[in-house]
Amino acid sequence: MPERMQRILVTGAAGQIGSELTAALRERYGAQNVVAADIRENRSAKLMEGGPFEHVDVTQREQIEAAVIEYRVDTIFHMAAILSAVGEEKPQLAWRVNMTGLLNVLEVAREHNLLRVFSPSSIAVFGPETPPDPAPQAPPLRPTTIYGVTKVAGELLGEYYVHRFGLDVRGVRYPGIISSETLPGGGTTDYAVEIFYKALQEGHYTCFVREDTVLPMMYMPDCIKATMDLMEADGTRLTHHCDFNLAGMSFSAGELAEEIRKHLPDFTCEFKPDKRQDIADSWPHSIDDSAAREEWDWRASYDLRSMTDDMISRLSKKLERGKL
Ligand code: AKB
Repeated sequence: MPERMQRILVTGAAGQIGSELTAALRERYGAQNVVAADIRENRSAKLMEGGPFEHVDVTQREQIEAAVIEYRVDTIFHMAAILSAVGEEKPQLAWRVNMTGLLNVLEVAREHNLLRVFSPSSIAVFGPETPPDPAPQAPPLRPTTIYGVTKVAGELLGEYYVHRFGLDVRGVRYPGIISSETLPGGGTTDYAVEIFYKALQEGHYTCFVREDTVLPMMYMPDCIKATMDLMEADGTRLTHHCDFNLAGMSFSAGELAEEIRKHLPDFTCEFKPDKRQDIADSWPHSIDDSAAREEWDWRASYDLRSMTDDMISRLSKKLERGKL
């Protein structure tokens, strides 16, 4: 069995994945042993009251180091990142946050002999030349977005720290993540979350990709499970480290609208592609995740129907409580 993580720092803890990952880690490892860190002001009461919180800007290495020392952290889940759509608006910022931030995390982890680091990657590592159905584990990686470029470089940097310094760095290529707790921000796959909120609140959604756009997606419970399973996996079974393909489900934007209509028959959706369509068109439709299945027994649980049922049920309850 791998050595157990004891004290954990989560960067980007107020974000879409970070907020639910922090809650799940606090549940498993004890609230006081999981430090939430973020630069954002819009933090939920649950995040702030559920355990320790530190203001950390990942581009400032000393802020990461101070949290690691103060809480005797042995593991970092480094979730802070600029995503694809905002990255195209602000490429220099994307490089600074995604690359300087990751280098700072890896350096602090190396210098303080941390046990393990989680460094997420994304389907954005793939580009228009990748076979799209499914994207293999190891095709040539030639992304056309700055976000994708930082994710390819991040995977390689993580692997370098594994082989050069013996640091245990692990990561998966997340597909678009669908969730009901915290809205995503600045990604191309955000439409697959926004559509649920708008369907319930307004009965109508204007989708920013074409109806026939198919992308790989995953429901949050599977995302959290994958993240924790990989970090708890027996390292001696891993031949990959920072670049595991991860598949959940694949559907077109039109199919998603249709599935929602089964619950909300009056829901209408129009499709007005904007600049994000080009990003979506450069990504694959589905993912071959056999390496993750073989090396740490990964299996997704949710498909389009079960995810939609659960999203509608959770968001309807939030709407009733006036919390949507
Ligand atoms: C994005 O759309 O930028 C992200 C991702 C797929 O990494 N959700």
